[in-house]
Amino acid sequence: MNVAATWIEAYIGLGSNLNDPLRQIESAAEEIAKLELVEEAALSPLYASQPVGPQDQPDYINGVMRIKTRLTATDLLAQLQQIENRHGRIRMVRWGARTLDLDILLYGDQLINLPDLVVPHPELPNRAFVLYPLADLAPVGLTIPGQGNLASLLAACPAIGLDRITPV
Ligand code: A4P
Ligand code: MG
Repeated sequence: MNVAATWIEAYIGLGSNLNDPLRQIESAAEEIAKLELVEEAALSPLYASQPVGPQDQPDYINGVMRIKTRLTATDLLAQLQQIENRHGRIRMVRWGARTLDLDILLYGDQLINLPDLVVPHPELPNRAFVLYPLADLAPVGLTIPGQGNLASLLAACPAIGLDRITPV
């Protein structure tokens, strides 16, 4: 494992729609907070919403975590995938039902375009279930590299059908 040169502020999207989604998200958040080279983890309020993509699947619960990390982006992805696997994640249908999906939304101010890792997450501007919990944790002046600032992304993506399920 490589150690990043400095502590990086990163944001992770958490989503689940199978097998007690609330518990999946809360336990995944605890596991992320306990990772080596991860500090100051904070979990946003959680939100319920209807599935984006195939509709023949249960509603989702989503949240966002902010962490400080010295894991490189690639090592962070590998750690998140191990947590997904421990939660019984089986990859089948694109955008289909899953026990746990962990996506790197932002990694500092870096633009990453590797075959298996694209950051900022390209779907971020289109997804209220990511933007609103992100805004609960991040300043609205936050710049999303290549996508604009968070305030303008929020203005363009109304929170229709998004229900906050835990208190701030
Ligand atoms: N990958 C590339 N960039 C990243 C990144 N920034 N973070 C690669 C994480 N992974 C990244 O992901 C496939 C590959 O993406 C990984 O192997 C990794 O190398 P996956 O999770 O195995 O597959 P997927 O489910 O087909 O794609 P993805 O992107 O996770 O799905 P989405 O886009 O997140 O969609 N509706 C609601 N309401 N809430 C949801 O959370 N989620 C989805 C899943 C659909 N509809 C939803 C929700
Ligand atoms: Mg994913």
